[in-house]
Amino acid sequence: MTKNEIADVLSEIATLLELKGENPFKVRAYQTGARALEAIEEADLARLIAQDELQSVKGIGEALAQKITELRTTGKLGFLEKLKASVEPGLVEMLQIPGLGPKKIRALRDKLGVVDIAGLTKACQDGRVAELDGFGAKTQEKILAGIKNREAYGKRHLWWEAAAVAEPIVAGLRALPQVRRAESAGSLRRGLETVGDLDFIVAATDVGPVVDWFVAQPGVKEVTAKGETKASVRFESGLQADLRIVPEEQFAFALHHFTGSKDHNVQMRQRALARGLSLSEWGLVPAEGEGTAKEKAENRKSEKVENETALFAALALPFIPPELREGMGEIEAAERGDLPRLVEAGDLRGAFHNHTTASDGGNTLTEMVAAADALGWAYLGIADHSKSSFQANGLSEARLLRQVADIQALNASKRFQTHVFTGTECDILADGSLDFDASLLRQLDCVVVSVHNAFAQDEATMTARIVKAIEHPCTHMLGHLSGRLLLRREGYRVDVAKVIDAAIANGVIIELNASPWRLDLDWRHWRKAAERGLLCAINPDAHDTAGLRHVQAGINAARKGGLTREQVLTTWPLAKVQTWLKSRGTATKAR
Ligand code: DGT
Ligand code: CA
Ligand code: CA
Ligand code: ZN
Repeated sequence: MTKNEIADVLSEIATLLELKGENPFKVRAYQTGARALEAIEEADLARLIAQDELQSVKGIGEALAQKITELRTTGKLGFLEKLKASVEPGLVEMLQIPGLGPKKIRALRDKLGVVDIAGLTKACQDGRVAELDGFGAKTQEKILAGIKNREAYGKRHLWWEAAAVAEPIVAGLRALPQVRRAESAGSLRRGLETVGDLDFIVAATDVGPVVDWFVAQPGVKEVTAKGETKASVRFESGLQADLRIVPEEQFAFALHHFTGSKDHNVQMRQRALARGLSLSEWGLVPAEGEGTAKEKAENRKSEKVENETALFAALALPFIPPELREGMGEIEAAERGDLPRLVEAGDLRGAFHNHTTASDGGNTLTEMVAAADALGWAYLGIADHSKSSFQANGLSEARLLRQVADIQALNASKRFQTHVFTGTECDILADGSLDFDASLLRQLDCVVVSVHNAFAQDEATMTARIVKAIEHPCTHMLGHLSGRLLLRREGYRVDVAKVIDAAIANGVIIELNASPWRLDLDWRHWRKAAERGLLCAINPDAHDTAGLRHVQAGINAARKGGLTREQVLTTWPLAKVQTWLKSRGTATKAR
């Protein structure tokens, strides 16, 4: 296990102990241990364990040292397994409801006998929760709303998590001797931020073994359908997946059909009809005459298409990338020869808005830079939280200045190829002023400004607040514009159009926050805004080294938003980025 995984286990133990009502000192010991672990380097952890010196780290005592060693060497912990077995799983699930922490959950269990979400719903509906000490009618209402949200969203899954399930399945399918071609289709292939279910399309010479292999995948909890050329399964996470096997000559048609979207398909079929053709998942055939699309495709000679490029060509169109297939004008744009040349993952040369252990990150500055270096990035922008974000261990002026010195020393050392930009994720305070003085902000390479509190402001107040922050002469980028957390929390009320106008007018970047939970500013706004001159930065908002890879989710969103490489600052070479940062906005205005 890596040190961050071990730290997560320690945090989990703390939560479970809290749910059990254990001694607060014991709970705190695990929380402190988790944080202490995060703050040291991976290599140091290996050395400390090898030399049996873990206890020399402040915050790690004997009991913790032993557990950390066990986790590191075996990847397991008997203590945790026992602890898990002693806590009702429904209680852990209740933690997902906003506003419910371990203390409240324990009160619900002890005083009302509530041990799962179903029981909690009932208790709220009966008004019993409102009567509890420390709850009240407002809290009860909030809990009920949280449960409803969870149900509504629970049916969908983050693209990032769905992709992690899909990738090994596609690789496994391709490795089967009977399989000629295999692809993910559906919303996953279109790069949509959330995914309802997975869709796999396979061309195979023999179907039986492929279906059998599919339903036997690790993590499959239930086989919901199993036919000769089709199967559906449900994984433990609740995610479902459909497999469809087709003859190879139908593959491109099936892949296109099941990639969707439905709206795109409808428009493509209309286009085919206008040319006297019938397009379906089975083929492309003359439209006139009797019979269903399937019968026609079977009885007449379908147009032969090797791949989707040929399919589009058969309807006199260039290839339309899956990300654009939302039925939002992409076919008309393709017809006009107006499809943008979409930005690609390989175009990225760096990223801004990254956290370290100085605030609430899980890896040190050096580890983050080493990881960016391993990715081949030319630059990495650090932006830890500012002082008002005390819940995220925001930096004081003095701590920030020390970090700046550390970064300058790291750059001077030439230890890594990656150039490090100093910076901050500076809180936009409730009145729109910034958390640090201009005299300090001026010393930083890149100032990201974000809203982290007072979410309840009305739309006009919130909009004015953000616009004021954009107008601040030291601001380079606006972080996660709406504050949404996908499947968990709506964004705050804000007039997005006005914020975009202000950013363009002031030459400020709006980031495309690439965290799979955010993807904010939403892709639906990007095309129009970028055409009007808004510059984008794909920023992972990484809280650990693994988080840097989230830029891939940002690339999906950028492509859905029709962005080209030129419109994304983080594809630019280092020198051009440096020039832009120094003369914020003039580069944008000049274009
Ligand atoms: P999801 O799973 O809800 O995130 O969204 P999709 O787009 O993956 O939808 P899904 O899994 O229901 O179906 C996959 C694709 O199959 C869909 O994007 C388009 C095609 N499809 C499914 N049902 C229909 C339909 O009734 N009409 C048309 N034209 N296409 C359909
Ligand atoms: Ca799907
Ligand atoms: Ca499906
Ligand atoms: Zn933030």
